Amino acid sequence: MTFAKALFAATTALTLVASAASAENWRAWNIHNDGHPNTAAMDKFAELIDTATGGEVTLDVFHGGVLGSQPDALEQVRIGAIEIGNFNLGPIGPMVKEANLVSLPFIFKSVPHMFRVLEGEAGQTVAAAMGEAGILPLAWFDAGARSFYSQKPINTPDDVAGLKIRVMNNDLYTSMISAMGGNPSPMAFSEVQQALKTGVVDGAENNFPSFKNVGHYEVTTHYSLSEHLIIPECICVNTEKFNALSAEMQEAVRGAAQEAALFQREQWAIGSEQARKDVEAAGIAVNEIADKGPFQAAMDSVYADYLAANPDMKALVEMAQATE
Ligand code: GTR
Repeated sequence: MTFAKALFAATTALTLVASAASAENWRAWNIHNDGHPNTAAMDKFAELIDTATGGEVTLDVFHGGVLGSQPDALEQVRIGAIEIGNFNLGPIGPMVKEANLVSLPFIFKSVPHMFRVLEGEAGQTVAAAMGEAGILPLAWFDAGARSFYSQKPINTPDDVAGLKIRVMNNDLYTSMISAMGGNPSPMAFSEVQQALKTGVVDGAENNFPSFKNVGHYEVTTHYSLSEHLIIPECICVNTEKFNALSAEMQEAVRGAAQEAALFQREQWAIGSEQARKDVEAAGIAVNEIADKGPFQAAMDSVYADYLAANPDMKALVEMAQATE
């Protein structure tokens, strides 16, 4: 072997060792099962990230919440025990105050309005605070609007009064239910079907795909379109792991997440319409709420108490409300 060839062989071997050492295999958390739009999107993300990074960053996606409940998984991503997840911003509120912007009932006029807020200055503030806390958002998913379901139609806040309603883990949601005279019951997503079935709770609230995919429609009779919360979701990564990548790899990972999010939004549009048709075909009565005004009015005390306790959130709330 000539010297040049030997040098070439040695350099190639070193490059291989170096790239093997820097290759990252990340674990990704997803709460949903097959048939949910986000499951398809997270699988797509795994493909995209592999291609975009030339195999430097690969993902093992764990579906069905097998890596833990959402609050537990968030904590694991925060400390880097799991690298990445598809999270709902609702349960992030207790960890990152700014993320609670999206958990104020009726803060957004529509899903497109929610995306306009996220893409503007308010969204940048929320994203920066999440990144500081260790949970860096790379892209936003559509999660539609959340509405109530139970064994009776709900048309006014008075219909919620006296009902025990499951909510996600966030004080804003317990205040929201209490303000309607209901009894909030924070509970892990995995426990809700059984709780509805056995009457531990009288109702819950979610979007159509989740209502369908984990069988909540099998144990309730009415879905009432209150659309009181429009909460985005994210592909979020542990900040340190992301920052440890080269600039080129960061760009590739972010690009893959954003492409996966565009795919998710398409899948969401199709999947949520289909989920609504499926639950209606299975016998669920879906009712429009002619006047959501009384629900919004009932939230005045929630906003007042929240802003009194968190005066530093006022500017962000006003910025979202002023967004066209
Ligand atoms: C779903 C959401 C999940 C989880 C769940 C819940 O819509 O996609 O991440 O937050 O709701 O109600 O716990």
